[in-house]
Amino acid sequence: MLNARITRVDRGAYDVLTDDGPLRVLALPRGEVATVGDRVALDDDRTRAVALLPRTSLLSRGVASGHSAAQPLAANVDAVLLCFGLHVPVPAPRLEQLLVLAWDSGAEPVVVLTKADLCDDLAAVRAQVARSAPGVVVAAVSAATGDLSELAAYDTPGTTLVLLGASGAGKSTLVNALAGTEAMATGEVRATDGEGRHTTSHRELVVLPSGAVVIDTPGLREVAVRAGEDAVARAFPDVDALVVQCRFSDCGHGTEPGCAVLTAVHDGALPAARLASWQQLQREVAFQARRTDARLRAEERAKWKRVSRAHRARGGRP
Ligand SMILES: Nc1nc2c(ncn2[C@@H]2O[C@H](COP(=O)(O)OP(=O)(O)OP(=O)(O)O)[C@@H](O)[C@H]2O)c(=O)[nH]1
Ligand SMILES: [Mg+2]
Ligand SMILES: [Zn+2]
Repeated sequence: MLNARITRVDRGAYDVLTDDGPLRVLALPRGEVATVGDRVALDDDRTRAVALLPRTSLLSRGVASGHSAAQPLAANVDAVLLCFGLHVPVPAPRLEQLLVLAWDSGAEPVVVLTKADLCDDLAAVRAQVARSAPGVVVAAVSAATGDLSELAAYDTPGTTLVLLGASGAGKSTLVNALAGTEAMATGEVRATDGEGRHTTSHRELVVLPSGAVVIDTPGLREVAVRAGEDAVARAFPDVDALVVQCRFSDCGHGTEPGCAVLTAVHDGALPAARLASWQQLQREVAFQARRTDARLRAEERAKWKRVSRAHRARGGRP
């Protein structure tokens, strides 16, 4: 059986890469959700995907409304590159939110500051970003000057990267600079606010000359964070270390005496905005978990209804 890696997902079909080159095949049967970067087994005539192979990591997000399921964005990735264009200030809350998603995927998060050629105080931006991303590699690059050296450690054979960030951050331009060809279309940003025009509309996996692969994604609009509590803790190791020092183990970090978190804010060691971000993400993760629980309970009820109907149909008692 031939194994293949999905480079693009369309309605009912995948573009895949195999050892024998690219193919277009029919998607897995309904119910199995594969995404870009997934590995699948093909049938003997290589016309359809028949099995989803186990994943090493999965980047996904919650969907904002109407749905409680997660949307898988990229599978089997080694590093999640969170891209911020330096044509606008780096929004700390968005960075903190994306870090939670990235940590939850099982891959390594990396902050990529793109358009470094537009920034005249890179050291200051790095310092600001480091406070929002403790322990995370921060790489500054410029596709305009061609300086991608700070990403060299990730552009290695067998490595899978995924780019995440706002429209106009320069993700597709970075893919092209890494690839050395115009693999992806790019678009101008609005002069008024630096927003992109959502040029990329599909997720797509591109093979780089080094043997690394990179997954380009459409610019993120709204993001719902669906992640484990441990992902929040990994994104906020500084807050996590304070929480255990609070006098009360169930401290709400509001008005309690002996709260180490509030003391750190008061002393200027922890920015109030970062605490607010952490509290917001804690709430969001808990909310999404409750929605998932509610959905699982509903599915469970529906299943037992089917089972007992089938049981009655066979003449058994309800
Ligand atoms: N000065 C400068 N401009 C850049 C650089 N990289 C990208 N840009 C510009 O930023 C704009 C947006 O680039 P894209 O690569 O299309 O951005 P994107 O993140 O793919 O946007 P979406 O596909 O809409 O999500 C384009 O006008 C690029 O020329 C850079 O290193 N320096
Ligand atoms: Mg793009
Ligand atoms: Zn506290």
